Amino acid sequence: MALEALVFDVDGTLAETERDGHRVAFNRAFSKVGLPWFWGAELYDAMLPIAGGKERMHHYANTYQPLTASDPNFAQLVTRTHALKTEFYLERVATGGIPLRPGVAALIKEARERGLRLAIATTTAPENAAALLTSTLGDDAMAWFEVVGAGDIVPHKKPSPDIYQWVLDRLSIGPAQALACEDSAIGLAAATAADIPTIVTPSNHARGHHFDGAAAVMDSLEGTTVDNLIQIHARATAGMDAIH
Ligand code: XBP
Ligand code: MG
Repeated sequence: MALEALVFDVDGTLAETERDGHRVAFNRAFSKVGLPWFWGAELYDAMLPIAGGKERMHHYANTYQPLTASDPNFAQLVTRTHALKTEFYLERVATGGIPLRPGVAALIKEARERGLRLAIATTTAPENAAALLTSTLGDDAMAWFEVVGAGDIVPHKKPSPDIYQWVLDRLSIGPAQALACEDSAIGLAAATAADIPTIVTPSNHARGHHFDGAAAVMDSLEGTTVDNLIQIHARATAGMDAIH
């Protein structure tokens, strides 16, 4: 089965957005709405397996702030706080504060030139993904991605395969025609649960994760070419044929 499309995760894979982007924006939003919460780097890393900002806030409150979580207006507060957090995150990205990880831009550009189809499968809000891509790759960058699966468009976030299945449906391809690029254990779990061969470039908060089942694990995409990916994909799909 030939490789037809690359499906990129965003946070952690394209850029190290979490600790210095999302985390900082959450803390600014907490203080703006008067919530006496502060998410330090270690606590934040431990909460990253809960995908989605609103889901992460609910998880944190249920675990550490049960009184706040039991307030009947808490869900509304989460929605309001998360909207502010998105504003702060966008501000940060717009100032060019978050660069792409090494090799990402070169690989995306080569993939376009070689006619590979490109897509996004992320848990973060669509405006966050668009802001990162346009601030780093240029104003027309969103047009490079045929399908953008992001945020609340599917009911269950990673590690559920929903977002990857949604993207495959819209690309009208089977999982073995795609290669996913992820940075974390939950991202890998989501893509492989959708049967997509997956390469992992662990982000700085995912260094200790286990990546069993990955088609390849690499420090970064620096120096990785489309030919490398075609080889990895061919090996992985040959393995899949042998298993199924
Ligand atoms: C990473 C996430 C996101 C961000 C926050 O998603 O888990 O939840 O931390 O984004 P991915 P929102 O690696 O799939 O890109 O606050 O917009 O939900
Ligand atoms: Mg990620």
